[in-house]
Amino acid sequence: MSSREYFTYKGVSFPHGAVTAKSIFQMENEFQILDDDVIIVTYPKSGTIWMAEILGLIKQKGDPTWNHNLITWKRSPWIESITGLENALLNPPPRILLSHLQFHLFPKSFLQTKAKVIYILRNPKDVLVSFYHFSIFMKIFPDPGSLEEFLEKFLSGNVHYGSWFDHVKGWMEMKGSPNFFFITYEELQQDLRGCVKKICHFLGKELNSQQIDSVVEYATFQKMKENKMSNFSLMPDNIVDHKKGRFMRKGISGDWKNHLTAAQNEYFDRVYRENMQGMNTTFPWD
Ligand code: PPS
Repeated sequence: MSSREYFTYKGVSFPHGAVTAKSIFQMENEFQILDDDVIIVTYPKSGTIWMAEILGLIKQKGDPTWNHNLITWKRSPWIESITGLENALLNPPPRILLSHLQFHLFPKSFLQTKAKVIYILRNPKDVLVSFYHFSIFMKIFPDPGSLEEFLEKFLSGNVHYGSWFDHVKGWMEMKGSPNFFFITYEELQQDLRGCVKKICHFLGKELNSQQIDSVVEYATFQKMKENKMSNFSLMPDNIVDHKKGRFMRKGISGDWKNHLTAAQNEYFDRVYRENMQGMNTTFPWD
């Protein structure tokens, strides 16, 4: 099998090279989540690294030194990746961890702890567009083909981490639980300061007004784009093709309007409605 094809684990697709069946199994069954862990959980391309930057800044009370001196995947290990376990064990508690796993594959130990999950959602049409460009940039991902072809794969869940719908529906079952906080990329875009205050409240962190200003300043798209510890410019050449794109691409909401045709948009809406019926949460894009 080509290294640029997906393998599946319990029905979910993963690319070779970043995660293995063993690394996922270890997370699912053996990894010990700790009570004071904060875990960022997302479907890919929903604002994961943005939240990692925000949480790093909150942890340091607005001081950007940590974020500017340590690579993002060491500050906030991607737990199910090949190096995730090692990086997670290197971090003293309280840890910031991140995961893209669907709820049914998430570490079983989580449910016995008081660990907190921050789940970020983004308009799936923008996820699709961001994911498409990212798949061109990532050498280890299968060739996404045309946007039309990728749209089909995305809507049927034949992409990295499987179906967006399954991911969201699985995790939103946690809604209402005191250690689960969900927020959207669109809310972060609209009112970053307000969101930072809400996140601090959820984490039980008290930052003064100046410290919050600093979190907001260093978590802007422009500042993160300049931070080589967060902008993926240090990602090795065997993983990404730096000539074909960049991680900090546009950082906007609604870019799908520049990419989807009217017919593709209608098709997307139809599949979205079919899959999301019965969900009792309204999102900014509904
Ligand atoms: S990944 O690879 O799954 O971890 O990607 P993820 O971090 O979830 O999402 C990447 C997209 O988030 C955008 N981004 C931001 N937008 C606004 N402000 C800030 N500070 C920010 N940081 C990252 C990033 O540009 C990707 O979106 P697109 O639409 O591709 O630009």
